[in-house]
Amino acid sequence: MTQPRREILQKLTPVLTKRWLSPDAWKMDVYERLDGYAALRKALDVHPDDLIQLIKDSGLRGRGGAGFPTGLKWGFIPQGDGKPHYLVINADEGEPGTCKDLPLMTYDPHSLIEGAIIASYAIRANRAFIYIRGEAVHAARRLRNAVAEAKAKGYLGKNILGSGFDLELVVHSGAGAYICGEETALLDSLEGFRGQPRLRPPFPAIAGLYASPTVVNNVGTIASVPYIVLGGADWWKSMGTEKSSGPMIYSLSGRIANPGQYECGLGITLRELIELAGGMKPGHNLKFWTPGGSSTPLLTAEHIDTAMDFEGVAAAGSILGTTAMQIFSDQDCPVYATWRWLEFYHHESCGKCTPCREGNYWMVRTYRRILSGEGTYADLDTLQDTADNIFGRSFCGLGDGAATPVMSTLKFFRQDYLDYIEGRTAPRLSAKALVGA
Ligand code: L3W
Ligand code: SF4
Repeated sequence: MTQPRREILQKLTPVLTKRWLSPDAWKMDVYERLDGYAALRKALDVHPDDLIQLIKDSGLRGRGGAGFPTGLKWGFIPQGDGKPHYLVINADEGEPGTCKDLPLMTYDPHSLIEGAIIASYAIRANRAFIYIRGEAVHAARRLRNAVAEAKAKGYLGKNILGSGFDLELVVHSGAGAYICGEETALLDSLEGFRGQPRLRPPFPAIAGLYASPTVVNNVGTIASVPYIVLGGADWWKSMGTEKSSGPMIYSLSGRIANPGQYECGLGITLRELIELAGGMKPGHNLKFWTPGGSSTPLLTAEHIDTAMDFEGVAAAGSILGTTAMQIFSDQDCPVYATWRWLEFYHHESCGKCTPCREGNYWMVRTYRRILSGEGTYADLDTLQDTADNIFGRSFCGLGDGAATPVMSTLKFFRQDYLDYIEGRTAPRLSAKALVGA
């Protein structure tokens, strides 16, 4: 492992991660000693509209993948409409490679709860939900304990800190379906229905949970709020770039010396992040990588100097997504990796629309054929055609996400496919993979 240079180490900006290494930071007394709930006290003295303006001024953009401006979303909630308003926190982190929300909720659950109270106060919601993925049992337990602690301290419940503001916060565990990370499927699931995406518009801000105005925000987005309230919009904007402000938690996995979470200002490059992570694993050279999970177009070694902000990644032809950077080397096969992802998407497809339900089924079959040494040149055309007919024609983002690695690897690594078809690469799957395919 190579030691990062001093100037690279200075790129680390621990804000949301700053308490992660403090012993017992998930407990109320430790959290309070480390500035906890100071932002809430400050926020409750501010008019809700001014809080929304503060978040707008900070330039905070959603940390769940799409990067939608948070203050703008909060501002969409109609006021004086007589309907209840809801805050729903999307903690269903399921995008392959993504691991930023789970450690945050495990090591610093109160920061999310504090952000949830401030955000609910700003949008005038008296009920908030954290929808956490079913498998995250430990993090859910931590969150529930933290909610109980916050209630006991008067930070949740009736008349919070004497402000007259009431909030109930419910931690709801999903049942482990990837599609429930899509905001409208999440809302259906929360209402007790099978989780399937709804048609948008109307967006949740107008008709969300129980058809009422609802803000759906990612864990990282809401956990950023207390820091902005305490530090101010200018301080937040001093990190990141002009259009992508603030720090971001990048999760690095794969062929690097030190996988994990690295919090840096938006705009850091992949080259710098790899150096922070101690370099590539010995004997491995970068071949391809995902900027934001497997649903975002793959990039290659040529893109190592891509600035990891919304605009920089878009300029390189991809999407910042969840900043889940899976790093693959010259010892990894892009065809095999794509097959593994597709098996996942095929399994997780909710079946509502034909392109995704049928297309993924056919693509999985085709990959199994190629990887068993039975592929033909026509299979490559079939894959391209199927992916083209899924992308942009599916009901929700899962379809686009599934087609994306297929399209990227056909574009950048066609030779790797031909090597299977022409017999230069030994089959990775046995003929058994074709049975029932
Ligand atoms: C009111 C309008 N609200 C948009 C809201 C909308 C949503 C947000 C972003 O997909 C991305 C996807 C994946 N009035 C509005 C409006 N909104 N127009 O803004 O909306 P949208 O449609 O741009 O994106 P999305 O449907 O939320 C999310 C990418 O994330 N992704 C992430 C996957 C997985 C995770 C995870 O595991 N944590 O996030 C990966 O790349 O590709 O582009 O709230 O309501 N006119
Ligand atoms: Fe369901 Fe896939 Fe269609 Fe989304 S794209 S609605 S997951 S079938």
